[in-house]
Amino acid sequence: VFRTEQAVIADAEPFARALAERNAPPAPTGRAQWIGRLHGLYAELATWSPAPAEDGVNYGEVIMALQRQAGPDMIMTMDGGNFSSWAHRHFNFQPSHKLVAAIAGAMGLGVPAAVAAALRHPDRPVVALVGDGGFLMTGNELATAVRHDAKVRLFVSNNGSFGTIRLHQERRYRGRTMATDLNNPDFAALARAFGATGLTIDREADVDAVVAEALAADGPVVVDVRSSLEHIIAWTTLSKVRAG
Ligand SMILES: Cc1ncc(C[n+]2csc(CCOP(=O)(O)OP(=O)(O)O)c2C)c(N)n1
Ligand SMILES: [Mg+2]
Repeated sequence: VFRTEQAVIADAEPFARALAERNAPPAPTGRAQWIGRLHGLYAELATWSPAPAEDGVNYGEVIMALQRQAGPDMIMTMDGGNFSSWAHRHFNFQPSHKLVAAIAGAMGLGVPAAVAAALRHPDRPVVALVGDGGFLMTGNELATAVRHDAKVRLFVSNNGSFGTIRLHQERRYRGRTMATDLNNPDFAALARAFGATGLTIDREADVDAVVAEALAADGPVVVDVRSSLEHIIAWTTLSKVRAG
């Protein structure tokens, strides 16, 4: 614990501006180039390159379709897991968007947070990104969404795995994985059993059409995205990890 010597309660941006106006040292030479170089690195990493997989849909395609279609007032909620890496790296968030996610990456937040957001902002499109593991933790909140007609669009990345943990296992104990495979229900059928709309994406060619259908739907929607496990995270593949 550090004792505060001078407490200042302020918004960061106006505070930084006010500070810059008072005796701030001049910017070091080369600063503009330095900023340009860093921004170039960011821009390169954020650029999306399609990489179709043989074992399912690259979840990044769903994120890119949301980028094209969801509009500037979308509220996105996020569960914890590797599926979120595509949104973190490639979704171009604007100030008008709202992101609701747990900094510590707790699973189970995504679906209930989406229900809460849709009830609070019924006129804004509310999209939840959630893995199959996370959906199996709190997906039953769908009952509340149906009961209160909360217009949530839940995009379940169904890679048949606690993929985040599987990646740790593949990195540290190559070829020795355990307890990370999931036996999933048909999430679209499960959604219909709840009284919600259930949609499935099992080919990349269908991503745009199904995302459009989900966004246009009248009530809660679950989209079962049969996503690739080979594309286990946005920046590498299982094959590359195994090859060391
Ligand atoms: C409540 C909770 N339990 C366990 C974890 C540890 N954990 C982080 S990600 C993860 C697996 C996530 O699996 P899934 O939701 O299928 O997403 P994927 O990584 O496959 O994209 C686990 C178990 C956590 N973050 N929160
Ligand atoms: Mg998973």
